[in-house]
Amino acid sequence: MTESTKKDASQTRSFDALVIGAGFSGLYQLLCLRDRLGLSVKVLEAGAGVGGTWYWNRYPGARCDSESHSYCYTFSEELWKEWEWSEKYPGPPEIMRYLNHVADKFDLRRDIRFGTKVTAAHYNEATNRWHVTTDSGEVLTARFLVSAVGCLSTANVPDIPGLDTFKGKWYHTGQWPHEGVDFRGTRVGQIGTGSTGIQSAPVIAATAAHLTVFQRTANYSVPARNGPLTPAFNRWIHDNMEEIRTTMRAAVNGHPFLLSETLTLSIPAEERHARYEKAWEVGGLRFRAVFRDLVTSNEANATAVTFLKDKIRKIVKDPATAEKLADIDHPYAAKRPPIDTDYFETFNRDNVALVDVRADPIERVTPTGIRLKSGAEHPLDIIVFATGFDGMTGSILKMDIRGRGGLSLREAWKAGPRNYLGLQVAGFPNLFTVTGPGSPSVLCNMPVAIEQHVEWITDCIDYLRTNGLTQIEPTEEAMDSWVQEVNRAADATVLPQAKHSWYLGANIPGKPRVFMPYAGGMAYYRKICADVAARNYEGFTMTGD
Ligand code: NA7
Repeated sequence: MTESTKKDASQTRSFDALVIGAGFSGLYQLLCLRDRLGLSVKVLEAGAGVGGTWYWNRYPGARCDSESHSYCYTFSEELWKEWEWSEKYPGPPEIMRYLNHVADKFDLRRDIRFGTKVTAAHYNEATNRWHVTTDSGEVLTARFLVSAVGCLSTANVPDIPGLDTFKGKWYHTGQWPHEGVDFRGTRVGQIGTGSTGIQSAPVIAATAAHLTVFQRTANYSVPARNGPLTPAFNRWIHDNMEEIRTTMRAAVNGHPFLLSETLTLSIPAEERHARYEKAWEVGGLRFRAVFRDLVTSNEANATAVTFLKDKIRKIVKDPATAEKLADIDHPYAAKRPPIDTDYFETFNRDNVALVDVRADPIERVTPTGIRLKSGAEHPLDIIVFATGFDGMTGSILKMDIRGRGGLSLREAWKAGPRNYLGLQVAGFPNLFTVTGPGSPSVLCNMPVAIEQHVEWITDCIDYLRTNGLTQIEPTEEAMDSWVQEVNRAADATVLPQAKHSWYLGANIPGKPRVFMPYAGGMAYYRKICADVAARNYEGFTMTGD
């Protein structure tokens, strides 16, 4: 044995299960596997603390777009009752306080290794174990491997020539400095007008000397109507956990409200308009639930498009700017529908300008700012990239994951992700993905999707142990039929019509264009998963040692 292999052997640690990531998913997966099944578990987390996506996304204006009382765990009534949210839409500090509270309450931290990035995970067929390598070179092994790396955690910084020559400072919203950024007196350029850019622009504009928003694809937005929660509302939340949870589980998107039963075109135009107005006043993602068929019928959707574009034209005073903002090329909610606080109003400020970079693309970053193809120069001190993420697959594929016969996941997914129920991939036994591609995840209120996945994975591992089985993976046929189901569900909606959507991987050059999340609805998906389990994990192959 050489010195180096001796060192490797001495560093090897073995567990029943390894979990990658300590966000909402990883924390609950640890609790379930360790405290409910009694397994030895270690969570490996790149950040210095718990929180996952929220640990990194601390950009100005960052807020959750699910209502706070639904953006939390429901597995513990005690936890539910002792926690009190302060606002309708919590920001990162409050969500971080919540997740730290969860970690402390359930004594999770002792089984989390912080500051540890997983670089590779290789399946060893002889031992039926996963060998997981970290960035320090350490190797840990486990029978089960759960990827809880999140859907929106690999920042997409576009490859714009000249960025390395920029003399000012630049930041990506998803990797925001924890100490914050002082915009006072600075000229800021923000690239991107997705959910993030729509949240950050008003907050940056409030302190910067000047803000230029570089817009490639115009976007809808509905006012969030954020505000403090009243003591009476908080009491109602505490007293009605069961009712709220039942609603979230019955809802298509896992939110604490149901879709209206009314079909958009079944009522007269004035009544429809009045309903839209009311929904606009209520604000948030409830707007999308105002009619039953908004995301399944183009004709229905067109009425929301007209209403929302009219709102932009009414709010934004400069007609040319209003036209650019309202020049939206996709159906409403075909991209994740942003909710905002004063986004369109921000363009009425004297210190804010909108630049249409679809008409005049960014050519390069210069030492002093951004130059467009036309030659127009925008002098800047700070550039904010609100340019999104390599969504759904970015963080999984960053790791060198290899299954049976050394098959790499990157290779297996080179034409797009293929798996069964968004949970497992053939050739990668005992590897589970929480909220992976092919699951409702990003189309759903995340904690609701996460709890379902984690509980399903936990029950599955428990089933294996109870039945003397040690290995599970889906069949190729089950994967094929799931891929077909994911496509069928997407095609039944307007969602694939947004050509520049990260749901399709269209924001990452070279990424295969495949609609990744499962659009069949969380409630329906939950039933499918439960039925599969009830039929002794139909579609999976299971073996013992
Ligand atoms: P998104 O929704 O992917 O938005 C990214 C924005 O950045 C979008 O407007 C993009 O325009 C724009 N973008 C990306 N690359 C470029 C380049 N090279 N030039 C100009 N503009 C660019 O990310 P978010 O962070 O806002 O939101 C992600 C999710 O987080 C969101 O859906 C919620 O679930 C929470 P494009 O549309 O590609 O033309």
